[in-house]
Amino acid sequence: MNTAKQITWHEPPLAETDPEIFALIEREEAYQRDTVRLIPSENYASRGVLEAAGSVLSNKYSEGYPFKRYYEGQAQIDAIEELACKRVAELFGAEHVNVQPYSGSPANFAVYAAFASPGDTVMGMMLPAGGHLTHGWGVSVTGSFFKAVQYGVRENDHLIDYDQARNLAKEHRPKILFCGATAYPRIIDFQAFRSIADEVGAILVADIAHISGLVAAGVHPSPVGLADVVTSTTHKTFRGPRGGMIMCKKAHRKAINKAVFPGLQGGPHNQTTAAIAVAAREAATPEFKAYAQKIVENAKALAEELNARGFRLVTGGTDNHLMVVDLTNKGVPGKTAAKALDRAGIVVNSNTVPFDPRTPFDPSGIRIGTPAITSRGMGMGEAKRIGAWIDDVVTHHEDEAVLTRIAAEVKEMCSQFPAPGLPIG
Ligand code: DSN
Repeated sequence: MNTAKQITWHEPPLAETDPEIFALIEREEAYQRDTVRLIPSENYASRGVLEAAGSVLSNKYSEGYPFKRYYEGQAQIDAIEELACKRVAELFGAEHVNVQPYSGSPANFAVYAAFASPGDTVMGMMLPAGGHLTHGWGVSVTGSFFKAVQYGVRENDHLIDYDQARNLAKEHRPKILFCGATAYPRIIDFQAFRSIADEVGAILVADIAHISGLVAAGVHPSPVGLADVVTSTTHKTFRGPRGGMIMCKKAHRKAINKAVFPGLQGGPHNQTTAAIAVAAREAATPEFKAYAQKIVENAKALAEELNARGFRLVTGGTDNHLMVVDLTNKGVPGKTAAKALDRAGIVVNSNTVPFDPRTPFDPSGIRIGTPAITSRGMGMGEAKRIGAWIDDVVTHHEDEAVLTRIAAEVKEMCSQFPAPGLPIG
C-alpha cells in the first residue's frame, strides 16, 4: 500500500512475488491514465478510498452488525462500520443505513428477500429502456423467481412512461416497485413513483446507483424520505470503492438488516466499509458539490457538441451524468463504434437504445458519461473536444491511422489532468 508514512516491509513487494499480476496492474494504471474514460458507471476513487480498500481490514471476518458479532476482535471494525453508516445517513438524511451489501445487485436482492417471496409480483423498468437487470429483467433471477412486470419509456420521446407504470401497477399490484436506471439521461420523478406505489400498496425502492453522487450533492432530487428503501452502489458518481449500500426508513431496519445478513451474505468486506466511510466524508465537502455540478455541466456540453455534429441522443440530451447515443443514422453499430473508440483511447460501452431492433450484445447505441473525466478536472472545453474526437472516430472507424492519431492526442490531453488515485506516471 502506498501511504504517506514511511513503511518498512519485511516481505518483498508484489513486483517480485508476482511479476505477472504486478505488470498487469501497472498496465491498467497506464490505461486509466492515458485514456478518456467515459463509461458512466466508472470513476476514479481517491487515493484515500483506495488506501482504505487495500488495507489490512481485508484480513478480518465480522459476521453480524456492530456490537452484535459472531467473531471477537471487532473493536476497530465496529467503529468503522458505525462511522460509515453515520456518515452516509447524515449525507443523505437517511433514517437507517446498511453498508454491508457486496455491490448494487446484492443490495437489490436483499430488498426482494426482505419484502417478497418467490412467485410474488414485482415491478421495475425494463433493461432496454434503461433499467437494471435486477429490476426484474428475464435473464436475472429477479425475473424468474418473481412474476416481474416491466414498464418502459414512451415511444415518441423516450421519457419514462409514468402512465404505463401506473396502469401496470394497478393491473398487477406488485409487492415491490423499483425505480431508478442505468441508462436514463433525465431526472427521475420519484414523487410520481411514490404516488403509484401508494395507489397499489407497494414497497417503493429507488435504485440510485448511477446518481448517488449527484443526489448527495443536491444536483439530482433525492428519493430519501420518499422511497421506502433506497439502494446504491458506491463506486459510480459517489466515487467510493466497489460496494453497495441500502438506506431505508426506520420501520424497515430489521427486515433489511436480516435480509443482508444472514439472509444473503456472510461477513461484510470491512475494507470496503472503511472505504465507503472515506468516500462519504469526501462527498460531504463543498468541493464534491462543485464536482457533481461539473459532471452535469460537462455532460450537457458533450451532448450539445454531439447534437451539433448530427448525433441522435436518446431524449435529445441529458440532465444528469450520461447520454445514450443512437448511431443508426451514422450507419455504425454500437459495438463497432465502441471498439473503434477504445482503439482511439476513448472508452465507452455499447448500449441498447429504446425499442432497439438490434441485439443487446450488438446494439444500436453507445452510452457515454462524464463522472471520470470530471474527477480529473476536465471541463466543458475538454468535453467539447472529446465530442469532436467521437465524431471523427465514428466517421473513420475503419481508418487505423486516424484512430492512432486521436489516441496520441487523447493521451496528450490526459497528461494535463492527473487522475485521482493514480501514481503520477
Ligand atoms: N453497473 C451497471 C452499469 O454499468 O451501469 C451495470 O450493472
